[in-house]
Amino acid sequence: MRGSGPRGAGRRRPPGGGGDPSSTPASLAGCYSAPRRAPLWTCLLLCAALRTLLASPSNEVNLLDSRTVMGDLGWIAFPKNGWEEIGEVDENYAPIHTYQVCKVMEQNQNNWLLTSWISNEGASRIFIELKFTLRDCNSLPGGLGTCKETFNMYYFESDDENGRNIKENQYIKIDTIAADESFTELDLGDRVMKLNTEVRDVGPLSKKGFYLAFQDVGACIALVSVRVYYKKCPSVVRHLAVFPDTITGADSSQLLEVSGSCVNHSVTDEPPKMHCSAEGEWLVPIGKCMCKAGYEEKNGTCQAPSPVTNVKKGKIAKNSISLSWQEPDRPNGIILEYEIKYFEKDQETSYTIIKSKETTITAEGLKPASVYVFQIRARTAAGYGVFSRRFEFETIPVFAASSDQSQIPIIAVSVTVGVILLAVVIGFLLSGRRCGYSKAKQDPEEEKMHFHNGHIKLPGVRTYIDPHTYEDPNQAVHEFAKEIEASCITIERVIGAGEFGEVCSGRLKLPGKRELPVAIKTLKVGYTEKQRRDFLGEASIMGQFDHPNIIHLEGVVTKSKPVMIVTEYMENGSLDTFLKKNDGQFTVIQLVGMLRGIAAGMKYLSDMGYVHRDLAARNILINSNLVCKVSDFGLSRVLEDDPEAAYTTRGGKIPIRWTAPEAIAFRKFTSASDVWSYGIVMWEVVSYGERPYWEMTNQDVIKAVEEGYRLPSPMDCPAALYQLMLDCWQKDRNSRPKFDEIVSMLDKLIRNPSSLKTLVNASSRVSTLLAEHGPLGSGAYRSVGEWLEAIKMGRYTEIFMENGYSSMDAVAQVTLE
Ligand code: ACK
Repeated sequence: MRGSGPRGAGRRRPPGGGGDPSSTPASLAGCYSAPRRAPLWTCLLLCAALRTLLASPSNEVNLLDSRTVMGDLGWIAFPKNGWEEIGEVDENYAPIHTYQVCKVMEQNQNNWLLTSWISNEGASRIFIELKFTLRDCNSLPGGLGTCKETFNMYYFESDDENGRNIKENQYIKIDTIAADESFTELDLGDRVMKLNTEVRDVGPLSKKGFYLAFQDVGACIALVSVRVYYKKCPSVVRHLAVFPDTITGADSSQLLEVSGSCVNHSVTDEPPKMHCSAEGEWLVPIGKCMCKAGYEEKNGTCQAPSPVTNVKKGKIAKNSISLSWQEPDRPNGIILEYEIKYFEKDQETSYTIIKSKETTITAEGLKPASVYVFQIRARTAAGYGVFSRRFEFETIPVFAASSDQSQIPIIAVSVTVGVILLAVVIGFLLSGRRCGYSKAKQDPEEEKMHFHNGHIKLPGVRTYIDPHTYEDPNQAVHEFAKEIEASCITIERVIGAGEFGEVCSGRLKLPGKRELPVAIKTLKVGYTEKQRRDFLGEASIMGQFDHPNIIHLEGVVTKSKPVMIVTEYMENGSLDTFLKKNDGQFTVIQLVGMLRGIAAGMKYLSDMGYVHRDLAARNILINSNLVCKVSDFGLSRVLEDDPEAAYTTRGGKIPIRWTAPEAIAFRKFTSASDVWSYGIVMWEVVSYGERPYWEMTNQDVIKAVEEGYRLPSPMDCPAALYQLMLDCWQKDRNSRPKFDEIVSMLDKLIRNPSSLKTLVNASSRVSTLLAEHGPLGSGAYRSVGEWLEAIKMGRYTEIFMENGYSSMDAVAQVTLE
């Protein structure tokens, strides 16, 4: 059976290819003409095509590829004169396993070809890719009566190789395989080989392996290759989390939730997750890891500035110690400042921290003749490195000369200085504000914080600080936003108009960091001081947040003009416009992924104690990975800049359609009113950017909502999502779900996509209208159309008519059920 030698470069005409096709069955296809020797030209044509196709995509794992098996495939044909293997080898003397059968002239063919046992390697859904050629029956004179143009593929599951001798009827049919392209005698003459590729999948598999079988019932086929594979989501590092190779689920619509593990030196509160789709793609990333303090993110890993090593003492007096040191050997970025921690030896629970941009400090207010322990660490943009080892230095006794012999101690002066220092420290502690987080500036270059047994909160405790609490708003900006030099920013184009000036896209290149695409909000010239304050107020708020679903502030430009706010760039812009542009283009899971992201961002904001007040799809930005981020954090949350905001009778400006009734009526803005708005955002997303309450006037919306009317379900909306919307729109704000509950609920839906298959149907959409607007039987309206128009639901007229509710009497008979 084995080959006729390596294929040479020369081409010959197919033996028998141009002859009488009906002479022998085997000669019909030309390439099948020699029962024991496949013609050279066949292989030249086929193999050239095959070789280019050999590389499989990285998310496919081959269980069998007949093209790469070097030895005998071990396949069995019965009857023996049915399928036969063409003995051929390629230019590397590797066998090419091609099976052919061509019994087109004989009645009742039933030729089986069985593969050897194939382990599924734990996959529960496998794919079979067949490459074959098939002869066109119409091109066979006299063969038409018996010739077939299809063959059948079967499988049989078994845990081991013992299942081979089963009966034909125990095989389960996968499919009947037909050719997209069959070939004729003419093609043979032109040496055109029409290779078909068909892929079928099988699952769920429950045993360790399976056999495949190919049944021919009278076609002229050459089975050129069989590739069996499963799909996996290949291991990736996303947001500093490693997600392992994951075999896809058994169901074609199943998403597997996979937890990532943080790369070395990174941490997270909640382990990041992704979802592995049946197609082997990673979808809906949730959460992220962050480099530990002192470590910097580089190419998906974390490295830190190396510790400060060379600490030297300078002037030592009875109450002070001066130190100097050198920059760490490996700063791994630009060193922004040093943190110096010191405490009296054996009194570690009461320590002081000094921050300095210089490589020298003087620790003051120390006790005479006492040993102090010092540790220093450097901070880059990525955070702090680890502390240096401990360095111990001792202050001099009260009556001793200072270490540099230049100071004569005078008791009175020392006492006075001590008293003043004490007063300063007490004053400093008493003036502490903002959740106990106390921070006093010594001079612009050096800050000092005191900690005692944890009584003063560490800066890691995150609560939103209203920039209004700062007497000087500039101080708030610089507390929370990094100052960027204008020369680091390249403005590329204007992408929109904001309340305070143009919004541009551009690039930010900070020294030692890679260039980033950014969005730049500018403050137009001729601004008033209030406008500048309000404009920068957004940065003071945004700068306090750090969450993957909150727009990230890169920094501000305040030292030159124009004043700018620089944020991460979101390629797809605002969510409402993006959805309108891509109407109907996303899967439900993708939409839920967007909603999940928004809910996670809102959970973070509500945990921080921040109430957004203007949550709407227009204030959500979406990037190229379809990650949604909450944006628009105006300082004056009276929404001056929102075109949707309208003045209420009480004078406040409120985006009526998005706002909870209690917030409209008596300005009760809480996270619960944000939840109401979130329900409206859900509705906007599922209806691809439709305007809530369409063209109803604001007054009508207020009235309708007050009377209990709620937006009907968008078209094709999963019932579970609509129920969640209705929950968000509960009149009693305490009955609305909290953002953490919304996130968990959406996570559940993502984990179990079949729960999204039940849609709200047209009749229940209509029943919502009826429940809320039932002037039925009142005779107030002459037609269904008029009634629907009156309640701004004219768009449903057609549905009513289609379902036979053409008169008000008929409508009056409709029950909720
Ligand atoms: O819908 P858009 O393209 O997205 O138009 C508006 C415009 O600027 C005015 O706000 C766009 N925009 C705002 N911030 C960003 C950002 N961070 N990334 C990309 N586009 C942004 C917004």
